[in-house]
Amino acid sequence: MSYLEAKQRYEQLGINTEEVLETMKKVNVSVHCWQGDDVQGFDTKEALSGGIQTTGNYLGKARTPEELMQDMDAAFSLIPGKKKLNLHSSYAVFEDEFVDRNALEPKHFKKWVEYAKERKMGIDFNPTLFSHPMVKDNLTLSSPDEEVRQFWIEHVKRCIQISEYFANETGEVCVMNIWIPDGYKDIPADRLGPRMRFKQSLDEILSIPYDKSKVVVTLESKVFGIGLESYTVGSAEFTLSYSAKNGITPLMDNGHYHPTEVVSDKMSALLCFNEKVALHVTRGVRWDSDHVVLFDDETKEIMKEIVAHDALDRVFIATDYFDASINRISAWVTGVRNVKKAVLYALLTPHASLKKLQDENRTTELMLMQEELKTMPFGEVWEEYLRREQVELNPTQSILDYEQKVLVNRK
Ligand code: RNT
Ligand code: ZN
Repeated sequence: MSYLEAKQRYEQLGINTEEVLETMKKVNVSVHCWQGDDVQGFDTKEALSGGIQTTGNYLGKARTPEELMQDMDAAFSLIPGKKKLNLHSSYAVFEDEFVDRNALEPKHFKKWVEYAKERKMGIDFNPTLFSHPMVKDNLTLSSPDEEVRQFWIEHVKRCIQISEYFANETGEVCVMNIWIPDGYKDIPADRLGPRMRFKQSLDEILSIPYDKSKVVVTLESKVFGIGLESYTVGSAEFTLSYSAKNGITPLMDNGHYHPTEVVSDKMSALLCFNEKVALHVTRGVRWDSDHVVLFDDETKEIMKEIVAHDALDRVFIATDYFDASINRISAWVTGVRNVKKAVLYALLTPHASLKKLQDENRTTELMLMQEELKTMPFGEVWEEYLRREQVELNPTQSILDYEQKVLVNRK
C-alpha cells in the first residue's frame, strides 16, 4: 500500500493525514543526554548513586563532552522532527578550573549552548542531586545536616540561573526538573521530618527571582529506589501537593509508580488541575529499570491521552532511560523515534468518534472500532513522515556503521 492509499483510508475515518503531518512538525521531544554515558557526567568519577542503575557494558560509551556531542549528533540525524537537548548539571564542561556543584555558573555550559544554537535547539536542565560526596546518608535537600541541605539548595538555585541563561540564549523555554533520590532502605522512625525539610528547601530555592515565562520548574516524584525501598521523601502525594500549592509543574516519570499504576491514566487527572504537565518517558521492566522506550501499549496510551485532550502544547515530553547493554546511539534512536511514533499514532485516531461512542454508552461499537483501528495502515504514514523529515526509514545500517567507524575505537 502507498501513502496515498493510506491517506484515503484515514480520510474515511475523517482524519486528514496532511494536517496530521503538519502537526507533527511542532511536536518537540526533549532528548536526555545521559543515555550516552550511562549517567556518568563530566564533573565527578563517583559511581552512579541515588537508587538508579545502568546495567550492561556495551562498547563505545562517550567519555568526553566532544564524544557525547558527536554521539548525540549521530542519534539526532536518525530521529525525525523537533528535538530539544536535555542536560544534567553534571555535564558541565570545565575549561579552566573545576568548580563544585554549589558554584556552577552559566559559563560552564557555554559549550552546550553553542552546540544547541548551531542545531537550533532549546535546552532543558536538571540539577544533579546524586553521584556526589555531599549526598549524605542518601539524603540531599531533606538532610538533617544543615551544611548538606544548604549545599544542595545553593546548587539548585544556581541551576535556575543557568536555566534562565539557556532560555535567553536559545529563545526557547527551559524546563528545569528537580528530582531528589532521598529516602530510606528500611522503615523510618520519622517520615514527616525529611518531607518538612524538603518542603523548606524547595521554598528557599524558589524564593529567588527568576523569569517564569522562560524557566518552568518541574518536580518529579518517585515511589522507591534501589537501596531506598521503604521510603521516598519526594513521593507522588508530596510532589503533587507541593506543585499545586506553589505554582510549579508536576513531572511524572512512568517508571516511578507501582507496576500496576499507569501514567496514561494519571495524565487526565493532572490536566484537570495543571496548565502544564511534564513527562519522563521510560520503560520499567518489573521495576524502574529504565529500559529503552518501545512502541508498546502504554507508550501509545500516554500519547493518546495527550492528543485526545488536545494537550500537545500543555505537556513537556522528555525521554529518561539508560541502557548500557546495547549500542547507546540505537537506544536513543529507538526510544525517541518510538515516542514520536506514538504521537503520530495518536494523531491518526478518530478521538471525537470514539468519545461519542463512549458518551452514548455504545460500548460494543467502541470496542469494535478500537480494535479495527489497530490494523489501519499506520506504517505508511510513519514512513511518509520520515521521508519528509529526510530521515532514514530503517536506521540499523547507519547505527552499525557508526559503531564500526567511531565507537569501536574507544578503548
Ligand atoms: C530517577 C529519575 C531521574 C533520573 C535523571 C537522571 O529515577 O527518573 O529523572 O533518571 O534525572
Ligand atoms: Zn525521571
